[in-house]
Amino acid sequence: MSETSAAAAPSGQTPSEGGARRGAAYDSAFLRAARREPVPHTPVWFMRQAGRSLPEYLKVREGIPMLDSCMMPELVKEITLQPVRRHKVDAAIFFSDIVVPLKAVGIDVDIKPGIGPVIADPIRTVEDLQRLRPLEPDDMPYITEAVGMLVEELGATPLIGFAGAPFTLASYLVEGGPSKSHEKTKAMMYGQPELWAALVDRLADITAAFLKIQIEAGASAVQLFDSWVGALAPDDYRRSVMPASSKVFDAVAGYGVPRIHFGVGTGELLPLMSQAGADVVGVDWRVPLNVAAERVGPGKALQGNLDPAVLYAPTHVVETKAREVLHAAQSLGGSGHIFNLGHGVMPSMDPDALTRLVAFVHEATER
Ligand code: 1CP
Repeated sequence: MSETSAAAAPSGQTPSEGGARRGAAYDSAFLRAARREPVPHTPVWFMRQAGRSLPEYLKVREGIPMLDSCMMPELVKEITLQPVRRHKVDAAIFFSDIVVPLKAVGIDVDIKPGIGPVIADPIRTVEDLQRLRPLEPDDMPYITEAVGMLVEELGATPLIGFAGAPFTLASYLVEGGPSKSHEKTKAMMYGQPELWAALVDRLADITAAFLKIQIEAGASAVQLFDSWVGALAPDDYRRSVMPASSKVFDAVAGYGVPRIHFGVGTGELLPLMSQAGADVVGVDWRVPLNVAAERVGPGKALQGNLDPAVLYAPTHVVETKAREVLHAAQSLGGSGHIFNLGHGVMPSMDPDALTRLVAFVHEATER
């Protein structure tokens, strides 16, 4: 694939400004690995690399509510760049949250410190569903502005855009907040299948629109976070979730930017999540990458998968465990591996341990 085709907009659309901006990162180790091309070293980034583990984040966020901060482009730029400067990771992830597009379409959602997203009026009936209108590009000028500024500043370092997948977003909307068992969500999925299908279909459109806004503004890759989908059995995933997730992937396929698909506890779902349509499959720490490669099938890159809790152990243990991840990734044949944790950075993690881990992976894999 040439640089021009990767930067092009889908057929029938005029090439976006974002396409031209994104060109600078085309040959980065991260994008080469996502395309399964030879790399100078295994690229590394961390889910939740921006945020509460960094003192410089806590300082700039002081007194500013989480969702307000997501609408302040200068602040978003600064927070997104902080882990890139500090850890020398191979990619930046846009600082935002999966519920930002829900807020943009008028859902009354807040992110409460120590809890997470809380929805004032959960969506549980056909009437409630009417409140979930489509997301228009003009709803999020602050996203377009922040992505544009970031891509200029990042140059050859790629920016990953992201969104929440329909199931994970539905879980927050139906439960009204974070949930371990997702019982109200599953009750709708099993008991009101038509309402459920309509809900995840609307969410697929909102999610696709959110990803398009970020790609059009210059994001080099996108990650669909289906963090809580591991709560489902494969048959239920196939029937009730996969069509909506596939709709999202199909909607952005034409841009030629790598699409990453990630969830936690998804060992049994990896074949289906791969089929749902992704170029890179994110794997949590429960499945070794060589086993994940078989489940995911040929033609896909893998991202992962050091247990985040390992970072609390002494440095030599972190390095041994990181080496095990790199060894398991050798089954991919020398490329197609993006090193990451099996889930996000935790707020109490020592940032220096993360910086050391990036340097270790780079040195251990230098070609
Ligand atoms: O005040 C604060 O600092 C609030 C903490 C916080 C942060 C830093 C929240 C609340 N969201 C974020 C930013 C965020 N959220 C990012 C960008 C930072 C980065 O990755 O470097 C991203 C990618 C997300 C995505 C996100 N939000 C996910 C998917 C990723 C994952 O960890 O699985 C999910 C599930 C959310 C919901 C959410 N938002 C915030 C919290 C604490 C949660 C989880 C709540 C729960 O347990 O259900």
